[in-house]
Amino acid sequence: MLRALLWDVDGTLAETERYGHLVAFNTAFAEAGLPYRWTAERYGELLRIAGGRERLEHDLALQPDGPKRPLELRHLAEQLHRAKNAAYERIVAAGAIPLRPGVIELLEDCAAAGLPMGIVTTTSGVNIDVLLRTRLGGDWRSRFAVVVGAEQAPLKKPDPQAYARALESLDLTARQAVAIEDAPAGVAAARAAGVPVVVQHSFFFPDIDDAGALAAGPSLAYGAGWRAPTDVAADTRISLDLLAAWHASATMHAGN
Ligand code: XBP
Repeated sequence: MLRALLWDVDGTLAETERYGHLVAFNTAFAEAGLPYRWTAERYGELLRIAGGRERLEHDLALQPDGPKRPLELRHLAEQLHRAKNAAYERIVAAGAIPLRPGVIELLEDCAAAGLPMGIVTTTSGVNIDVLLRTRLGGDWRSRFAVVVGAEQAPLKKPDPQAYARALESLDLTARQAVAIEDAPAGVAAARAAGVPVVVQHSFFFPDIDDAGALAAGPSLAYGAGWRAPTDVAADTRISLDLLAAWHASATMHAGN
């Protein structure tokens, strides 16, 4: 039986990478008087590196005029990451980034059914907080039984640590939960932890290899384009009932 729904944040709850983090990284470069700017295309490649500070460090190390000494590189990445997070907070708090279609309905399905939910992300706590506070209100934490971010799970996805922490805190086995993810690293993290994963494609990851996923499709708002263990009508949203049916079919075939 499905006992918990575990949500990734960036790209899954909202298109934060395209309209929040990318814009904020470029703001941080400009504020620091640096000439670097990331295009959407380049940022799509850089998303291979989980973690905003790690992403900065990776790219700064490739810049011909970037810092050469490891400590300098680390300090500049930390400074830019702080500025990026401040810029991200301003963008999100101003209301520029809505939840993706179908998300609020699924959150409400879970609340109505009393199904525990978790946040499982490699993003910093401040970024989780500003998004969910802005979209769900100041008491957003009360909706989630567990919140795991960068501070709780320093080993970033694709490492399964964030999922392992969430399951431990919920006192569940991996197969009692379902994860919703959009990026290859997130899918790999959930799968490495043994959690069945539903892939919702996103701006930067419109067509990832989702062969091992429980189901995959373009949007929680409608059934068109989904590959899933049960038929989904094109105009039906992805509800908790559907997720529970998919989960039941997968665990039945796995002999659980
Ligand atoms: C998203 C990330 C994060 C964000 C930026 O991971 O990799 O690094 O891009 O956030 P997930 P920070 O898919 O697990 O949400 O700057 O806070 O790292």
